[in-house]
Amino acid sequence: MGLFTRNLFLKLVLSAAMTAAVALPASAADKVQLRMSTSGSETDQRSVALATVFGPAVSEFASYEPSYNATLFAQGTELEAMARGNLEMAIASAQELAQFMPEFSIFTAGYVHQSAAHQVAVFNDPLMDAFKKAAEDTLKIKLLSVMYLGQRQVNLRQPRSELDVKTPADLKGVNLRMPGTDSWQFLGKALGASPTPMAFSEVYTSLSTGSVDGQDNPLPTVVDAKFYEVTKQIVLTSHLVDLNYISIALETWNKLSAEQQALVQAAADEAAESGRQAQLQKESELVSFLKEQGLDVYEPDLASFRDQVQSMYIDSEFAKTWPEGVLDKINALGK
Ligand code: KDO
Repeated sequence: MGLFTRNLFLKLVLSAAMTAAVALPASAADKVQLRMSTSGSETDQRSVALATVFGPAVSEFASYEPSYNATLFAQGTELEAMARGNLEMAIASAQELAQFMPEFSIFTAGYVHQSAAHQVAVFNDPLMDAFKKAAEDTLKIKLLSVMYLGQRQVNLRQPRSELDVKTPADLKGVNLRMPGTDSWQFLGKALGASPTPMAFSEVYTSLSTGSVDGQDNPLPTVVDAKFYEVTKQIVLTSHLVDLNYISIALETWNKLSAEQQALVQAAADEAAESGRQAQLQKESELVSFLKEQGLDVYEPDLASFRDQVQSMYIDSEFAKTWPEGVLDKINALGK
């Protein structure tokens, strides 16, 4: 081999080796597709956290593809879509999970979770292992991390001057929209109201036309979904410190390498924490914002709501599905 040819050959071999050595990001076609469907909006803090924290953190090997406002799958159908292989990720609710695994209703019961930090402590406690395993065995989904949706409050069309809510008795006959699953309807009844099942996407119109008297959601949602434009009061019942679980289809999870799984888990935890801090910050600011918008915002007789809601759950069919001792462990983590 002539000197010239030999040098050229060595250069070609060297450049090929260097190219191979640089782990080039997978091309879009090679990336793992992570479609996520939520009935939440693009500006909801959970959506923002997933898009700005989770997506970029896994972008070397995965393509995070969110769909908002239930445009890909209707609210409450995400878990089945994942089971059918048509969706890789969701921010699942305990209420939806409880439709398939009744024991999850313990996380839907009013006044059980006491704070965002309590939710994290519970999710990371060994008590959660059986719940996570049930989700994997029953629905073939992995619960990655717990997201803070916020403290749910009662939000009504009528001003306080027309309907002053002190105790659950004051909500008697109020047509309160609740999400569609059984555990949500039960929570509406436990509050003293007459619950109406309705998808999140229909709530604004129903409030504006008066086909419902009110709805319940955390303050960040009341503002993000602009429910304050069509309601006149917020009763700070804080009846459910609500959550969602960042979930991934087990089939997708199992395709990932151990390193990629660790990156996905870390990215989910980081996104959950980012969203949690954003929601908490908003909750600290929005009472004054909503009062500036002309809404009455006030605390009812909280003890009367807590007593009624807790006693209704303890005596309910839901409580019979709760694994022995778990409620005590949850309460102990909240002290
Ligand atoms: C709602 O429909 O009121 C609800 O808050 C229920 C939650 O479980 C969750 O589905 C949420 O909507 C959506 O993420 C929209 O914020």
